[in-house]
Amino acid sequence: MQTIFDTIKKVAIKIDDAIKTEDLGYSDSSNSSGEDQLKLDVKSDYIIEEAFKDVTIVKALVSEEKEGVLKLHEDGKYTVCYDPLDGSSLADVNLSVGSIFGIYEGELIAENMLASAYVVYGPRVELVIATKGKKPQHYRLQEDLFNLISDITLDERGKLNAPGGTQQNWSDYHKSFIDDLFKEGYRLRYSGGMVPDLHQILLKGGGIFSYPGTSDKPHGKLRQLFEVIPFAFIFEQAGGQGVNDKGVRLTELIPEHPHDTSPCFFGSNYEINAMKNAYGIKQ
Ligand code: AHM
Ligand code: MG
Repeated sequence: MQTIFDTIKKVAIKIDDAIKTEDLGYSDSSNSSGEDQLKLDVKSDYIIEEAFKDVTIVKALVSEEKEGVLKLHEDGKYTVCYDPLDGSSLADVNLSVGSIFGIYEGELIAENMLASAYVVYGPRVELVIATKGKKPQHYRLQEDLFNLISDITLDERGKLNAPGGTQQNWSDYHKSFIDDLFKEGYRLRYSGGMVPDLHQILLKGGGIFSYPGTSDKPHGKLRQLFEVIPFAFIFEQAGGQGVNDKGVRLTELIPEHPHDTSPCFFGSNYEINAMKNAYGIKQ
């Protein structure tokens, strides 16, 4: 497993360099979700694929930017599911973006996730790694080395509210839930990149990030295998929660297809319990 984390560190440095130096325009292809791919999406995906080709414990790769499963090493134990450059359309306006990784053993279902990690490319490059039974660990890139800064622990309640999805298409109960949080004094913190938005909530002690089912996207936008489940794993290890709109833990999801999406809510306990009340979920 350490080899996988070391590979993530290596690719993070290369992707950071690509973000800083390469063409930010669109490629002429689209991904499995029908979204136009930026040249940077394709390049980041390539960097990750090339790096994991040498890691024999990796059986297969599943990427947001590829249609199916890419088989690598027959005798490998783990499948790495990843979003090579989440929020990539924010790079041209110089906002933070990220890479997300979920490491699974066996069938690609949430309960088989053994570890997850994400990288934030911002004013600094930071990495968070979570493994079972331990607090997530927060690293910062300093002179080509990722140095450990601290463990991450969420407070029972935070102050930040990051509400995703097109507001016009929210349900009435979701709208009231978000309004009620603002009435309680929560402050809006939403960049449009889930990696920096969730990173902020994790490091500032808590709050809530939501990407609900909406009238135009009833199953939400964010993909289970390489966005939703990896972050739910990190939030739970940090002492918070990640649930869907039925209150089911996202770490129990069973995707039917690699690109399946799910409504998702990540936060500290107070806000997630408030969401369950607002959605009429028994606790
Ligand atoms: P991407 O993987 O195509 O970049 O999409 C994921 C991003 C998330 O980072 C963010 O939370 C969400 O899309 C915002 O989407 P939208 O602005 O379409 O609501
Ligand atoms: Mg993404």
